Amino acid sequence: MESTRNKLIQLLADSSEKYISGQLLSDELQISRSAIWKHMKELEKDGYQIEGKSNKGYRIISYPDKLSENTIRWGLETNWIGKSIIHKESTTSTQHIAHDEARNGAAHGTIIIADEQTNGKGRMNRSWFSTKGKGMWLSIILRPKISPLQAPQLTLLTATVLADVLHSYCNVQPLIKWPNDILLHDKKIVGILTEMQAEQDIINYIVIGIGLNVNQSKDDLPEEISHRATSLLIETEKEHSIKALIQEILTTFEKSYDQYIKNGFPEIKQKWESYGFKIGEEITIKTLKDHFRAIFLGIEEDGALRIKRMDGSIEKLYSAEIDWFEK
Ligand code: BT5
Repeated sequence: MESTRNKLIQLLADSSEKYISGQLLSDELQISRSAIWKHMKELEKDGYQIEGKSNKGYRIISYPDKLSENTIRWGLETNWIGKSIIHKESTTSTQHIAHDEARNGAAHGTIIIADEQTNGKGRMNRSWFSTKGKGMWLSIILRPKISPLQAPQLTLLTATVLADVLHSYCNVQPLIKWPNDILLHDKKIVGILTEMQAEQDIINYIVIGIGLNVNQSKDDLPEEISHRATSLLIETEKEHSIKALIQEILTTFEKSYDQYIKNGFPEIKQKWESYGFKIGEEITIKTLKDHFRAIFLGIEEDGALRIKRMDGSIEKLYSAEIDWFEK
């Protein structure tokens, strides 16, 4: 359940410059008007500037301009995730900090968040552009009691969490491109990087890094990615509260992770496939030895791609080059 406070912020943000009446807020949130007034006072204490006019209602004049450990914690209704928060205005990569913290014993559920990354990391040494104050650059430290072989399932789980939040909280229609990108209108809005420290059959820790483009305009996106990247601002034509998104993502992540530990992977697999980009369609696959067309059927328990060759044979693929956007 998202917190009342986050819903309130989102309602105010949605109405943008316009006033929204106390009655409407009270109806939407199902709390009294005096409770609304109290929430407004708390928001002001937290750095929001709110204007209230007796015959018109409320509107946000300005947001607290900075994320902080306090503003993220405020209203975060979770049991274990985000109980320990490290926030940096600028850092090389939240993954670097997360590894240091995890090696020093940081608890399961510790999160690291930065306004800006100067050396954001993608997979295989690629870089991740992390414009200051315009996106969510987050790392989560996990200490799951699962086999290292199951670790890829956590990347898939993370993708479903992000897709769920984008779908139900931001009202957009995300698709997950195997294994770990989230697309809106065929453009990448989320990247996920999972890194693990493990010994034979024990995971010491996992760091899940999530980059979500939130308030970048087209001009904010570096030219080399502008034709294949997007942001929530570009897609919805309005700004979104990064703090409220972080809280929503952490809450949804915790719920989904707890269910996964209890019930295993099948529910995640089903959800992933419901968002899967090009599932049921023909794709061209290039491996080291081969180049062929096949139908993309879905994913396997271990995160592999399940495909059907044109001769009807079914195969699992762990690494392959796929031209997802062929015309
Ligand atoms: C990823 O790698 O997509 C994983 C990105 C993970 C970023 C998070 S942010 C918090 C944490 N701290 C970090 O340092 N990293 C994690 P990959 O699948 O390899 O995709 C990288 C490619 O995505 C790049 O080569 C670009 O083409 C593209 N790209 C880079 N920045 C982007 C952005 N902001 N939006 C969309 N695409 C981007």
